[in-house]
Amino acid sequence: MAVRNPRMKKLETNYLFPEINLRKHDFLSRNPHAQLISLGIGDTTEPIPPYITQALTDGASRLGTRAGYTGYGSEQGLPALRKIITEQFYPNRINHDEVFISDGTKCDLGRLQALFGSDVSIAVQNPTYPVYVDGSLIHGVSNIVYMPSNPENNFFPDLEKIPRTDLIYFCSPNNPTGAAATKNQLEKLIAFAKTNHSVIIYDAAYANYIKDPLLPKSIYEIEGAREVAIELGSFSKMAGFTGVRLGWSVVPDELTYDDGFPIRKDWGRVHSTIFNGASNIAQAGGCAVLEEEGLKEIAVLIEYYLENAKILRSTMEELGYEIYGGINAPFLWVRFSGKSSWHSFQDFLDKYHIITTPGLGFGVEGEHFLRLAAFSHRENILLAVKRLRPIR
Ligand code: PL4
Repeated sequence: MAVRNPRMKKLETNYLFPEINLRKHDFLSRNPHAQLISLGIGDTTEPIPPYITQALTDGASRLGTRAGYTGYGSEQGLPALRKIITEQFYPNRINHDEVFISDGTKCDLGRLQALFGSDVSIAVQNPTYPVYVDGSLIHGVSNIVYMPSNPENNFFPDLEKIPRTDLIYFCSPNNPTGAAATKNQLEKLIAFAKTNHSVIIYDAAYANYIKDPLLPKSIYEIEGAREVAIELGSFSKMAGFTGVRLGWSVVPDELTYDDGFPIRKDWGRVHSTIFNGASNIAQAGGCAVLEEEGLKEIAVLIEYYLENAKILRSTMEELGYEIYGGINAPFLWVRFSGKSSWHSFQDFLDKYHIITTPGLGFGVEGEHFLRLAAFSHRENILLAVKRLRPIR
């Protein structure tokens, strides 16, 4: 028999979201007629709009013809898609050779760690998307620094108190807190990374939810970012592609290891060795997302989820909850002082039949919080706020 990889033993028994599912099923076995509302997992629910759906359909249909059939594509992704990504998101900042198309940000996060090995030290915000830590543990990383990010420091770590690490994971707009970093904060982060010769892995999966024109949507809007940052983007929450699977990474030419070797070259090698390119159908859909018609459609979709967030936020504020996020992000971060987050999770489930995500699942700084995701259908959001109102 093969020996179990000892690194697997370092993980919590269950990843956060399957654990929530277990608790949901336990609740339903006791309350089989309950109509549960999910404000838990950050998964989109609205259909993909028609122009984009048509491009996906056409992409599939082409495969049924001799003239249109394509097999394996470039591991780096369709040049047309890489080009339109640079034009839409990084005009004059990034070259399309620096963009790598993938099957999603989560998958990129897993593969990226192959570049740095297990001896690397990492820093993560606390609370944070659990994949940065769990993925690192699977790769054998043991040197992990947690950077407290809470209402008291405006969700931006006090960098003076943070020791140097090789990598810094940073997510903005943030999952779970919904905080979007300001230009000034990103300038500080970049200066910190430069001083310490650290590489920032900047997860911008929710960048399209930023509505405030003063907030940067990409780290490359900040001077000096090309020398220190890898950015990850996703079609998941931007276009309802959570099941289609499509994302990208940006690795600028100037970004090197400490021996001066370009990280981009190794990233190309990893892409072509342990990844075989994103689905050609998904990439056809991705091109449509970023064309004029597609951009109009996704703007409506994003507005819909942001309006959900606004409804939740305003009602809960009115009811006296302490709320953060939900303005430039699809997540609300709600504080329940003095109460454990799993306790609050169970309360919401038992009293209101609403599924949330307990803050502790994102790190110890999340202990007295719940995360509420705004990705439900509008009728469920309205029903949720109705249930939260005390009966008079
Ligand atoms: C549940 C900060 C959701 N099973 O779809 P992807 O791979 O392009 O993006 C995944 C992703 C990347 N970065 C951030 C994210 O928040 C997510 C998705 N997170 C959530 O509720 O926190 C879905 C989680 C899914 C998972 O574990 O990713």
